[in-house]
Amino acid sequence: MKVALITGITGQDGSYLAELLLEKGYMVHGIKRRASLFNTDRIDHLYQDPHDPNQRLKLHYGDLTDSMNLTRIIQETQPDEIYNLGAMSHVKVSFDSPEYVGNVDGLGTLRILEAVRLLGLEKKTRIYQASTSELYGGLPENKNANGFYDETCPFYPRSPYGVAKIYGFWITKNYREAYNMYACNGILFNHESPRRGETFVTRKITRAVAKIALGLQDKIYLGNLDAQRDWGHAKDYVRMMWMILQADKPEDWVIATGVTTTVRDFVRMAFEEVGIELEFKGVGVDEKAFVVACNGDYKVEIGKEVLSVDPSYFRPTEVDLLLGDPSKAKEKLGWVPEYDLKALVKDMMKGDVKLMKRDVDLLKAGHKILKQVE
Ligand code: NDP
Ligand code: GDR
Repeated sequence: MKVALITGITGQDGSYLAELLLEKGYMVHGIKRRASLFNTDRIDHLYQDPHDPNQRLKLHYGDLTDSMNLTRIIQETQPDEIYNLGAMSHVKVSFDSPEYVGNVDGLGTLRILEAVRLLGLEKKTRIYQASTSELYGGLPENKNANGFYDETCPFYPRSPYGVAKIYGFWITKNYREAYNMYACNGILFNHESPRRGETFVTRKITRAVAKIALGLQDKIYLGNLDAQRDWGHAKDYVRMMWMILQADKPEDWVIATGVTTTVRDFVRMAFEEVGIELEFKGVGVDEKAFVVACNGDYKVEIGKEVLSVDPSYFRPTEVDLLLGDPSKAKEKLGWVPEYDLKALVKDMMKGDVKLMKRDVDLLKAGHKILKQVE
């Protein structure tokens, strides 16, 4: 039985990857942080009784800032594959905790690589590093001749998160070259799902749209509506993480859809899923969106203002546009994504409408709903 170790197993990607590896017959070990409340919501459906001798998912307490803990877990589990997905992954928040992010997202990667090397596992253990399109920083002059970012384009990170992840990228490449280790970077563009963290823009939008449609919230406040992202579905992207570690030789890979969309258009598409049409008026911080038609099951007053810009969500330095070229992964690894943007928005809206309908039922039953507006 192959053995995998996943850091960040409680996150969006970690949960889908654990599902995939269990389906493939792996023994899966995951590192979770100790928290004062349960933090395993995304993997609870996979987790069996820890006393069951046949269980193939085992969780270990740990942290990417703790070398001794990581070394011990790697020694005990002797993994064939390590997926280093653990990170403080919010770009805006990285401006508030830059040192911590450098430690976790940058040095954390080194700790994993060095533990594998010191334990003499460099010929056995393959390592996947969760690199990111944030490395490119969205600089137009750094795109390739066709207007995309690919594996040959230079990096110019625009946040403490991006800068920490660039250390993770290069240290992974360096260990591959210096010690002949099987270590790869997946340069993944944005990927989303119904399990996406609630403060990333797509999930913030789908949650708010579901609430607005059901009368639980009046409007949504967002930052930069002009930002453009190449959004795919996390399920498609974790499949690529696994495929990357099955390739004959270790390389770095861009995973993207090759389509870019503004935040504004993502908002439009999410509202369309509940039959609501919007009109955007004004520019910059004065931009707002109003309901102009309601064609579905949800009745929101025509003319109602449902979106405003709040500059507190602007970033000190912004990545304006990301657009990836996944040709190498498609050609060499045979990757075929199942979801396009419309299918992604549909899946996310379905999940959030279901979730918010539960809130409506709770309200009807006299329970209080906590205010959860980011
Ligand atoms: P999430 O934020 O959903 O999950 C991050 C995971 O890392 C969580 O399990 C979190 O634990 C864990 N974590 C945070 N800090 C530490 C720490 N100090 N020690 C150990 N674990 C820690 O991220 P995603 O699943 O979306 O992303 C997975 C990885 O891919 C991340 O490295 C991210 O930077 C990268 N990435 C993501 C992209 C995307 O669009 N989703 C695109 C490109 C790269 P807890 O649950 O306790 O908070
Ligand atoms: P990003 O994702 O920074 O690309 O990083 P996020 O969804 O946070 O932002 C995308 C774009 O939307 C704009 N935006 C807002 N963003 C948030 N979070 N909240 C808002 O209210 C809002 N309004 C507009 C942002 O300015 C930005 O331009 C994600 C993370 O998953 C990283 O870990 C990963 O590496 C990259 O994707 C690829």
